[in-house]
Parts: sequence; C-alpha cells; structure tokens
Amino acid sequence: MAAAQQRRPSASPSPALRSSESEREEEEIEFDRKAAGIMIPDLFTQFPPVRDPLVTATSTVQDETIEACLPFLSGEDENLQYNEHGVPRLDRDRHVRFLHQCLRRLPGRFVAADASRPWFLYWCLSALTMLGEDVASYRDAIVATARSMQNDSGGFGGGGGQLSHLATTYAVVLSLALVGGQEAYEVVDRKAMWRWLCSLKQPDGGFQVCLGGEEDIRGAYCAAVIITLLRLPLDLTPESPAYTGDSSVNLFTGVADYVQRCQTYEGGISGQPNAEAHGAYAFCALGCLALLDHPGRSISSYLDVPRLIAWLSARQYAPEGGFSGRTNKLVDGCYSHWVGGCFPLVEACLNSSSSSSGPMAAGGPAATITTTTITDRHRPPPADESLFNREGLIRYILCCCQDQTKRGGLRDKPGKMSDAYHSCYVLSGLSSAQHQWELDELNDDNDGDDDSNELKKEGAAEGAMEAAWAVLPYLDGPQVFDSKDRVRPIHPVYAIPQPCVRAMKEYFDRKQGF
Ligand code: FPP
Ligand code: K
Ligand code: ZN
Repeated sequence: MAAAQQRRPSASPSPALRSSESEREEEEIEFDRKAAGIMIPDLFTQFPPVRDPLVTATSTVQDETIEACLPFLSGEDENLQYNEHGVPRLDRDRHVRFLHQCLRRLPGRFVAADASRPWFLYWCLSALTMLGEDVASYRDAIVATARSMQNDSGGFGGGGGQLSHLATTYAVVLSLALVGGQEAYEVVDRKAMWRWLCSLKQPDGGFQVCLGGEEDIRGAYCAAVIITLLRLPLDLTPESPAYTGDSSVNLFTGVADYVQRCQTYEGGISGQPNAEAHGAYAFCALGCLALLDHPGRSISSYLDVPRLIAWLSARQYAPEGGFSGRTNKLVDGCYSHWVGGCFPLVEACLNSSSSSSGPMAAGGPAATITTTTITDRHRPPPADESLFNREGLIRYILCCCQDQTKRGGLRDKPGKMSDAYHSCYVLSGLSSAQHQWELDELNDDNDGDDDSNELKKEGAAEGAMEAAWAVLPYLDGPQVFDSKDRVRPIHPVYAIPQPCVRAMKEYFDRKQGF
C-alpha cells in the first residue's frame, strides 16, 4: 500500500497560463508518484490536451472544477491512502455510520425537506444495503412511518396529512421492498394505489406526479416501477382521465410514445416534451421502457439509440472521470447513477438486437412504431469493451466523492458536503461500474414485468422471468479498486438488489386479487 505524501503544486489559475515553474513542479510530482509506485493514466491527471480558447462563465467554472478534482485524482491528497493505481479505499465504516445517522432525527434546518422524508428512507436504506448492511432491523420503524404517510385515497405523501405524490410513493414502496417481509408488503393498500394511479394517468400516455400536478417522465418511471413491483392490474377505472371504454387502453397505453416525445435534438431525454435533455430523465426514460417491454424492443423502437449513446457518452468528462447531467454543466457524483445507470439498459438493448434477427423480430407492442435502424456500426462492442469508461467513473467516485472527515458519506464533488441523496446515487453508480448485467434474449414476453394484468392468473412464471437479468462482477480491463471495495449489485431498473425485487413481486403474485 503505497502512499504519496508530498503536497500538490500551487494551482495555477488557468492551464493555458501555466508557468514553466509549475510545470517543473508537476514533473517532480509525476516523478514522486512513480517513485511511490503509483501509476495513473495521464488522462486522469491533466487538463484535456485540446481546449477551446474562448473563456466564458461556463469554461471558468469547468476549469475551477478540474482544479478542485486534480489533487484527489493525482494521488496527492494527504488525507487519502492510495493504492498502486492511485485509487483510495472505499471508506465503508464511515459511510455506514453517516447513513445510520441520517435515518435518525434530523436537525431543524431539514424542515424544508420534510416532504422528502420518504426519499431519505430510500436513499439511506439503499446505500446501506449496497454497503452490505442488513437493513431488516429498520423494518418496524419503516412500517410505522410508511403507514403514517399513506392516504386512504391511495399512494403515499411526504408525511402525515400530505398529498400523495408519485415520487414519495416510489420511495416508500422501494423502502418497503428493501426492508422486506410480509408486514412491510402489507402496508400498501394496493386497491387504493391502483385507483389513484388511474386518476393520474393522462390521455396522452403520461402520468401526473400528483392529482392536478405536472406531467413528466419521472411520473411515468415511478408509476411503471410501482405497478410492476406491486403487481397491480393495468385496467383503467372509468374515473381515469385516460379511460375510453376500449378495454385495450390501459395504464401502460401510450407511455412509450410519451417517452419518445421526450427525446430531444441532442439525443438525450428531457423531463417533458420540448425541454432540455438531462441525465436524470434519461434514466427515467430507459427504466420505464425496460419495464414496458424487453429493452431490445422498447428502447430501440422508441428512441434514436445512436444519438442517445452519443449524448450519454458526452456526459463523461476527463480528467474528472465522472458524469455531468447536461451539456456544458459540471461533473456531479449523483450522475454516476442517473447517467451511469443508463448504460446497462442501453447495453441490454444493443446485445439483444445483435443476436436476434432485429429489435422488432418478435413484433411486440411497439411493432406499429417507426423503428430506429441499428446499423452494424452500432452493434454492441466486444465483451471486453464498455460503452463508458468504468475506470474513470470508479476513480471519480473513490477519489473525489468520499468525505474523508469523520462525517463520512458521499458527495457531489470536492468542496461539497456529503448527503444521503449523493451517498445513495454515488454508490448506485459505483455498483453499475463494478458489475455487468445480462438480459435473456428477446422472446414473446418482456423481462417479466408486463404480467401485472395477469394478477389472477395461477402460477404465472414471474419468478423465472425475473431471473432474466443476470449479474456478474465486471472483470475486464484494469481493476483499479480493491476487491473488498466492490459494493452489492442492484437491479438495473429498480435500483435495489434483485432479491428484494423478486421477493416483493413473488409475494403479490401469490395473492389472489387485491
Ligand atoms: C438539474 O439540477 C436537475 C434536474 C433538471 C432534474 C433532477 C431530477 C432528478 C435528480 C431525479 C428525477 C427522478 C426521479 C425518479 C424522481 P441542477 O441544475 O442543480 O444540476 P445540473 O447543473 O447538474 O444540471
Ligand atoms: K448538480
Ligand atoms: Zn448531484
């Protein structure tokens, strides 16, 4: 375990203006790093070799961000113990302590986040689970808290007396899945939930996030997660704004078309049609499509995949190694999940189209829609390649996103405080980078999540279908992190461990009706 102890050179204001003196200092550091037995590719230790000379507010904050990240990435931070690849250890114990702390009573200044209490539950339980902790000890507390947040009219609000919202409902349902067990599952009033979801369903295919609220792609993703995890029927109530009387129109009708309308000229996905592409919405779009049908059909049928991949790839920066959320904005640890988590879904799409006779081969529900042609140029890369630079993402996470003080937790970037949200999504991104997912080939069914309307069907093969996603540790390429620092894998769509997904679905499959 080699450690670089020397101080970093004084940061020069702009790389273009670097004095030969500081260049010399950098060479010394470079030499010392090698002497200390640390090898880091130049890609992660230097400003990009080709730079736009135009100075703007955007380029200035970008340069400042690189300056702030470089000491951490270059093996120079005094508080970190680097391995021979210049990567520090995952500080599990401190992160675990931080996350348990975030599940206790929070200081008064958190009052503004009161309506997000379900999110704190999910972020902390999910992060703790990825770190290998058993969160079943929180079951009783989660059950009581979730009950206090449920409305008789269906769904969960941010707390007692608060309006049900799809985001808080998503967070509560995932929290219940994470603690697991009958008592947790039985908290949910599924009949009221189904009726409430029908009331949010819009004629254009999307979902309002709450009654009378905005319609956006978060709503579509959260609804698809809730419907499939709870095995709700897809039928619409006559009270639904989307009800037509035609029994083939259901909760999933038009959702993929809605998602398609959110793809922008950049190739990314916006929150609503005709808005700005953002990484968080790309994950919502792909997750939603992957629940509606096999991603080999749904993603390739509804999205321009080559343009999407171009946009996703442009989110990864060097030397930082992490992702930004949108064009001309800064790297941020949480996009390790929102953007990083898109790649397994895109890969599942590409891999299925390469080995079947085409994405539309089985003629799924998407068959009536114009398809995106996947040319040979866009066939999946060989197995030893990845659509993103996993090493870069792992470096950003372990070097730049860990709070090294006794506080612990994970963060957006150096200089920012750690918090529960970033702890969850940085670890989710680490999990994506450390694993590879494989999905069974296209068949007449989807990945096991489209059978919700077959609630009453006996012995449906959901368990078998759920096994369609298979996970392996990602072992190709340089392994820059210590194997003890591999976190638990999470399901690429539900973002919680696959056994939690399976247990909840199987529980509701065994129930007759509601
Ligand atoms: C911009 O913030 C952020 C957004 C426009 C969307 C954020 C949405 C999510 C993170 C989650 C949505 C998903 C679900 C499931 C609810 P910013 O301007 O502070 O950050 P930026 O500069 O990085 O874009
Ligand atoms: K941000
Ligand atoms: Zn963030």
